[in-house]
Amino acid sequence: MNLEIKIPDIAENIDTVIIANILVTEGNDVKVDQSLVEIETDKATTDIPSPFEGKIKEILVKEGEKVKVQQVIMIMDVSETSQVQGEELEKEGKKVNHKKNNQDLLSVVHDNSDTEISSQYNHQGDLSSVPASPLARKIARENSVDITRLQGTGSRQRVTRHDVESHINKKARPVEAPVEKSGGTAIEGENVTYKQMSNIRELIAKNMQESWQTIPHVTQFGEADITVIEEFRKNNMEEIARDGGKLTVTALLVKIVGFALQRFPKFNASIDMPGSQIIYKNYYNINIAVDTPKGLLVPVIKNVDRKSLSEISVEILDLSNKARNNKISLDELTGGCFTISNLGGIGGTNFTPIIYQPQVAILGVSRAKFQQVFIEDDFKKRLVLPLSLSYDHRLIDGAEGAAFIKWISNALETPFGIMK
Ligand code: CAO
Repeated sequence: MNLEIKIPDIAENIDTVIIANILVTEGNDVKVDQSLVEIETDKATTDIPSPFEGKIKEILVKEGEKVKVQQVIMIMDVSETSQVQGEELEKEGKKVNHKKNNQDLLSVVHDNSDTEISSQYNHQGDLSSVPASPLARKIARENSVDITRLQGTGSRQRVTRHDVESHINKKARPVEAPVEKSGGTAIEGENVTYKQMSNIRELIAKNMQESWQTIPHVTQFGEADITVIEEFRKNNMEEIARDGGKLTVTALLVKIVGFALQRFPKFNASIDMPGSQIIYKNYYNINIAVDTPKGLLVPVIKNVDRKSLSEISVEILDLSNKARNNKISLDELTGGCFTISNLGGIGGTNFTPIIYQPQVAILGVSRAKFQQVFIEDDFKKRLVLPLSLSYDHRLIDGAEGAAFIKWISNALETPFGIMK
């Protein structure tokens, strides 16, 4: 029996992926969960594992090729080596949910019929089962948009009018004319080297440019005296290490920012410009910017308000290791509400971070330094941490930005009040 391997809907806002590496060749026998291809999106690099044991009959894509979700990438023959599984599929009436592999990334289609064997991402048929506002349904109907294919950004993943309109606008966007190289062409004889951008670099570049062009950024600088909390950090490092984590400035900040987002809900929101709405999120997921050999990745610590400092420390270590070793999943990179970017481990004084869309703010952290601080008529040696908060000025006013960073500084200086 021949089965088609397709790229399914993977995550919010992803309609194209890049085939980074093809890990099998035609004629290969593969086992269940063996990686078939490595795909790249602007958010992650991840493997697609095989749902069955079988033989690769045909590979329909090339390395470096951009493919759409739902595009068929391989044909697999499972008749010889996976007879039992094949029979089960026949018995199932040709429509089953494939939940075998760790990320449910695959969608598989019976090639001799028009019936589908689909992954959980491949929603079909019953539109009423998809949570959506009546207006979103109406606009979708009028524009022949399949609402089941959209990723809702409303509460509980409800599809909003804005989701439908952005989908329509995206589809209607004209093909862009080729743009002249922004660096210009080299003057004859000039000593330069052209190097093709990696796919991930190209996607990071596009995201950064879009964020910078769409969001009116303001960066508010601040600082916090972390002498006391640094002592607390050092005193508790061993205990957290026993739990498998590393108690760092980043972990402390994730905990504190979790409290700040509850106190300042606007910083935990997104903007729906076409719908003139502010989308307040009632969950607290924080992205951490991680420097990896492939470039910047931003995994998410989910529900920080419900996690202990120890759990957060373990998770940061785990996710940053996974990001650096190409092991991060898309789920671990999506759903964030606010980002923290700590460059303090590397160096530098201050920087102005770019907001990670559709979020509205990002906290930049630079290297803490000992300084002479004038306290009670005397200079004292204190450890001072520089902070920089970039926020979306469409939603957040200057006074609110200043109040937010001030609250974080206070919490770092006297943390025990808020953590009680
Ligand atoms: N000031 C002073 N020292 C700092 C510090 C700061 N702000 N932040 C970290 N450090 C120290 C840590 O204490 C640690 O010291 P020891 O090795 O002596 O314990 C060292 O620097 C390394 O820290 P770390 O990297 O292990 O841990 P972390 O939690 O502080 O950072 C992570 C984790 C993932 C944020 C970091 O490794 C990283 O990738 N940073 C880069 C982020 C980035 O690229 N941002 C730019 C995005 S564009 O906006």
